[in-house]
Amino acid sequence: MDKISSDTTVAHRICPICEACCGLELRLSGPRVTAIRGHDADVFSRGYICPKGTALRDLHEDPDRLRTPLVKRAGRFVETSWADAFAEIEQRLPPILERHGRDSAAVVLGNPVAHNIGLTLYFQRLARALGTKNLYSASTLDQMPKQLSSGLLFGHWLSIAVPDIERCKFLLILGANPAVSNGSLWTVPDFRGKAKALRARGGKIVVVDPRRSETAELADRHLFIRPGGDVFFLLGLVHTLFAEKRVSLGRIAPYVAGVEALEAAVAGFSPEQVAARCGISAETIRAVARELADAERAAVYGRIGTCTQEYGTLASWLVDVLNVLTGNLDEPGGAMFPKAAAFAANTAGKPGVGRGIVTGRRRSRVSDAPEVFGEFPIGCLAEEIETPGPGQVKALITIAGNPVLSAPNGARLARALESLELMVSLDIYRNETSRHADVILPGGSPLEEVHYDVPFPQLSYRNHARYSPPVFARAAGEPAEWETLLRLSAIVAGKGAKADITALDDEALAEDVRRIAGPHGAAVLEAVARWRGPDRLLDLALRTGPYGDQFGAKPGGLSLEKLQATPEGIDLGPLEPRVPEVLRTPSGMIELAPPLLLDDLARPRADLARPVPDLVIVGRRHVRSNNSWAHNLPVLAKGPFRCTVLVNPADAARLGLRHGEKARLRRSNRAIEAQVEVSDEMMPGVVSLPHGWGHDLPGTSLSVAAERPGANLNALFDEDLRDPLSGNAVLSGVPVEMSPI
Ligand SMILES: Nc1nc2c(c(=O)[nH]1)N[C@H]1C(S)=C(S)[C@@H](COP(=O)(O)OP(=O)(O)OC[C@H]3O[C@@H](n4cnc5c(=O)[nH]c(N)nc54)[C@H](O)[C@@H]3O)O[C@H]1N2
Ligand SMILES: Nc1nc2c(c(=O)[nH]1)N[C@H]1C(S)=C(S)[C@@H](COP(=O)(O)OP(=O)(O)OC[C@H]3O[C@@H](n4cnc5c(=O)[nH]c(N)nc54)[C@H](O)[C@@H]3O)O[C@H]1N2
Ligand code: SF4
Ligand SMILES: [Mo]
Repeated sequence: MDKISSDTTVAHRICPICEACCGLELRLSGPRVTAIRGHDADVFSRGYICPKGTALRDLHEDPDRLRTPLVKRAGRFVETSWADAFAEIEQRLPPILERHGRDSAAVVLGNPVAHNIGLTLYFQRLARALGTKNLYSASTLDQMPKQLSSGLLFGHWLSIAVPDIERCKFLLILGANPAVSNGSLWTVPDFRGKAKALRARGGKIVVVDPRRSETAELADRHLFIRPGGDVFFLLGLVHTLFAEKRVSLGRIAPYVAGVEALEAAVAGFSPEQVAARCGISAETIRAVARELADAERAAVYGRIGTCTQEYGTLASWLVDVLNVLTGNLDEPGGAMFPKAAAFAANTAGKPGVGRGIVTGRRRSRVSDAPEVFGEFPIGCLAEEIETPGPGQVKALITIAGNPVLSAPNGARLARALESLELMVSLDIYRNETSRHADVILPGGSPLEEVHYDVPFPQLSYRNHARYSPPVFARAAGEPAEWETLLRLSAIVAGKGAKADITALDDEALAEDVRRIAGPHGAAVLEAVARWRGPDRLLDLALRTGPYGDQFGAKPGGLSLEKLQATPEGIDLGPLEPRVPEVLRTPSGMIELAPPLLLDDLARPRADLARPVPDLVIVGRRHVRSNNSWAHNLPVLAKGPFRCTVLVNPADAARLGLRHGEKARLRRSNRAIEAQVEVSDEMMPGVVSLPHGWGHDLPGTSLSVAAERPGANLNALFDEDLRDPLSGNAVLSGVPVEMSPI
């Protein structure tokens, strides 16, 4: 932190809100934040910022943000001390585990966990201490299909190829709106600037989306697609590449298995056969396939729209199939694998081969859903709480998650939460989910936390390492969130709420180090001994990582000390080819045609002739909103109301809907009301409503959000509508009825 005048200091901090991970510059006057702007010298984000970064000040100061633990007494929350809050949990949780077994406790992880190093690294300690198979997360509302397909192809759940946008010449984007979302499973701050630069150097962008989105506005070409139709469109492209002999694997050919099996599997999906189902003509499908094959350097990228649908895993897989078949995987300007400085499984162990991934090591008790990446689908949570019998969930810990709004059919989940014997929420608000808790343990302000992104350097457009110390110190006696998780671990391990968590942290670390460093363990522990908590785990990961100083063996290599001395971060260069070293499949090959996926092609094959519903709904995001939890920040909440349902003019006329008036959206016996915005951005037969709204439920304390609560899109959806392979919820392309009120 630098002093620039008698009463102003400057601090730098990576924004923890979205995956762009922008470097911010904060002006501080004593305990107050006076301004936030982009950090121009940041090696990665180069000064870029969006309105949510500025809103960190509102978040820091929000009077509704919890500062004290809350315990429910006779149905009402009362403020309590940390000691009393933990004592309450110690009194109630271990007896439940004893009576009903370890699986009677479930954990739900929300999206902000991925943006908080303490939560990311220490929930694993809690999960291990708890020993439950009932783990759930926002991943099955989001990216699980892409993690599964990448895991099957490349051998690890986080070996996800991202467009090398600064060298790309042809970018095909499906079901993503990075001009607004700032990228996802692709850390790319200032996508807009990079997209413009791509076009300025003669490159081309094609966007495939049922809405003419902000990203489509930036593109050379926009194609409307029937929601859920991506699998058909992509199969048509793959079919064309084979039929026209345009397959060219390039340098990685010796490491690609399954090309013949793939060719046979797509035989029944010619452009003519798939056109009606995706709403894109056979001629256009062929033209896109040719352009992709002919482009000097191309990348295909798909995101939420391709994941949160009934063929999520197949669509995610086919995106990479196209990258491979056109010789663009792992090539500069194509889709490449970042090499992160710390915590990446694809830089650990023996290069080029591994155990691969498996699913279904366990099945969920009620629906028999397979476990995927250690989790069950979040859509299974309500039934696991409601259904009696051995293994019934009786206690729940939510960590930075708001599934009552974020997951389908939150009303059912809310009822189920009320029936729990104990619910504990780690959250910064009393909101739609944490209102059901018996104990709420508040996280601190984001400005009081250490920051290092664990997943996102594994997904970044350029390799880099950046670290931020806390901007403000925590108040005395307030635990960091990782300390809260350790204390909960102590409670469920039977060590009591008053356990010495410093000793516990040391023990857990020593165990990790023994595993990775064997006989050198003692020396390694000694080398990182000056740090505590997440800092110590980070120093260990950096120094043993691919750019690390290896404890002195590689002078000049990375360490936490080195990162701390460079608030602008360390640039580690453009993405570089990593095949075969990046692979962790048992065969050491890219498994282009995994049997699990080829078998699943039976579903789209059977669906080829399915009639198109009259009206389906999709979601969208707005730059001044972040899932369910940014609506309480005044600087973001002001301005025009954003939770509107976009309707094509032809649909509006057909259904008697008028701009600015309210309409009822109905699906089976559930209905919501939302304000209509007539717009030719929408494909006919498709309407769009953002998710994360519906802040009119009783018992919350979100005074700004409650002024304009909006409608909860997820209230329409079914918790049992899922992509069967990944367990991911279907949140897109769902049929609805709509009528004026
Ligand atoms: N229909 C539809 N539904 C969707 C989506 C969609 O596109 N359409 N998108 C899905 C996606 S991609 C996601 S990721 C999920 C998100 O699903 P969730 O993670 O369940 O929802 P969020 O709204 O991100 O809620 C985050 C919670 O964390 C709390 N929080 C924020 N910061 C912190 C912190 O530092 N510490 C702690 N302890 N708590 C914190 C907030 O108060 C909030 O309660 O929503 C999904 N739901
Ligand atoms: N401002 C802001 N930024 C965010 C978030 C936020 O809430 N607000 N959330 C963050 C999170 S958690 C995530 S996961 C990312 C998500 O980042 P993105 O994937 O970029 O998410 P969206 O902006 O929802 O874009 C999804 C697009 O898919 C389209 N779509 C819907 N259904 C289909 C379909 O069946 N096929 C095709 N081809 N397209 C379809 C929609 O019209 C929409 O334009 O954003 C992150 N960034
Ligand atoms: S794009 Fe906005 S919200 Fe996302 S990291 Fe950057 S400043 Fe934060
Ligand atoms: Mo997400």
